[in-house]
Amino acid sequence: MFECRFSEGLPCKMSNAKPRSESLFEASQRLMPGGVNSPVRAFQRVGGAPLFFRQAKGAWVTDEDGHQYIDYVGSYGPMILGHAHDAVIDAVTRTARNGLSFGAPTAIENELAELVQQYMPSLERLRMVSSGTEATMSAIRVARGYTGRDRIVKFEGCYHGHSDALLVKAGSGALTLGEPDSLGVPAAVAAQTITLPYNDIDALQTCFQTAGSEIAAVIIEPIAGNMGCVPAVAGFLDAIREQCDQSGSLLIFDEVMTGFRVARDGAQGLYGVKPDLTTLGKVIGGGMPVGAFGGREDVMSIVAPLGGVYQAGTLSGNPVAMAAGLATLELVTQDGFFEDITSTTEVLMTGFEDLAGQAGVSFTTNQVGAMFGIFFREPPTNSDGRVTTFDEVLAANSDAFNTFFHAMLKAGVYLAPSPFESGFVSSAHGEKEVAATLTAAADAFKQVSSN
Ligand code: KE4
Repeated sequence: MFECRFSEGLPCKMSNAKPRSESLFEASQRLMPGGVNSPVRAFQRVGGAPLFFRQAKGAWVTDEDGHQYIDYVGSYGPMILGHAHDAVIDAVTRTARNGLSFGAPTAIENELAELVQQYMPSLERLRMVSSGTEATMSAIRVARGYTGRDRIVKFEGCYHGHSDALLVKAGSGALTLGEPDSLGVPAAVAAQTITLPYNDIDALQTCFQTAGSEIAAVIIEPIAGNMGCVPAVAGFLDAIREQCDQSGSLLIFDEVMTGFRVARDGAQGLYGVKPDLTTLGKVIGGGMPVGAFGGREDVMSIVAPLGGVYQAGTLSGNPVAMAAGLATLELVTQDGFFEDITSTTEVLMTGFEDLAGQAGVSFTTNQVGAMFGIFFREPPTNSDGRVTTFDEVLAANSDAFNTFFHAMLKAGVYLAPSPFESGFVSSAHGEKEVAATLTAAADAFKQVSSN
């Protein structure tokens, strides 16, 4: 059997048998659309067959052919402790032995909700769901129910899951596949969604001058992670807060990606802007299907069974999923945790930028906490000197990204297979992993410059 020992610093020699990932992909395409259960996994943007993973531990994943990779996808955010953390696996197995699902309240739902509230007190009341999509879809319905208004505002390049109202000029997989406006979304639904340029205060103010009284809510990724990583510029979130206050609209922070990823009190803690509603997911499930929405008690008081906004879920608050999330947050919220993984991410970004410069490659990065974005383009000439708009993202060289992606993959480093995704560092990424990543990147940037 092929033996890969990259984790010991030895190069992977590809065996000459047909890779199992390829065989599995041929089979999966006869089972699932595009052979995947989520589009971004299909490698359509970067080309080639997707890898099928068999196992993962810490910062490393192993594919079906035994090749090991340093993983910067982390399941698109949840695996902030690294894969298969002992404390999380123990909590899951211990809880599962007491039963998988009851369709009745359990104490552990209280425990996870209390821990979330402790660090994100704007969630005065919250409800668990099973995905980020459910969380944002429910939050939009609550905002519409509370205000009696239909129109919502989102921002180009932001992705909030695949509910109809939010699949308009969306990011992530929708952008990756070049379908930011999905088929199947009724025109009447899409017409209620206003899409504005991210980080554009003038466009925001103009929109509210003309339609403010009709707007139920603004939903935003306070640090966009679905067009690469693009943080809100200073003053932008404050401006949205002000416009919402003036017009009686609600402000929804979609922190599915940033919650317990950029800081233990989320992006709302970093920016000091309090939303009316927040959506969460990913890290709060620790790798299991968990989302949540919540916010002001008066707003959440209209959610069934208290009020007239219906929302429900068979597996909402599933005890095994709660156990994974609780074990994860107990470790993530410890003092020093975010300082450490933020520092590791800074070393990686600085290393990337230095190596790209040495290779003469146009390249720049964005980073907040332990999430980052890489862009094959010169740093923009805006006041931040960083990528801050969707247009600046689109101006990056996607061919260069693809060359870099495949060179890194071949060298044993797994990045997201799209320039419109963010990268994630975990507490399991240590000096060895960062050094090996930068060694691979030195050669990958040279391949980009030679193309
Ligand atoms: P899920 O329904 O995929 O759990 O969450 C939807 C969602 C909502 N809000 C934000 C800010 C998100 O980033 C997401 C999902 N993120 C993508 C990755 N960019 C999930 C990966 C995928 O679609 O396979």
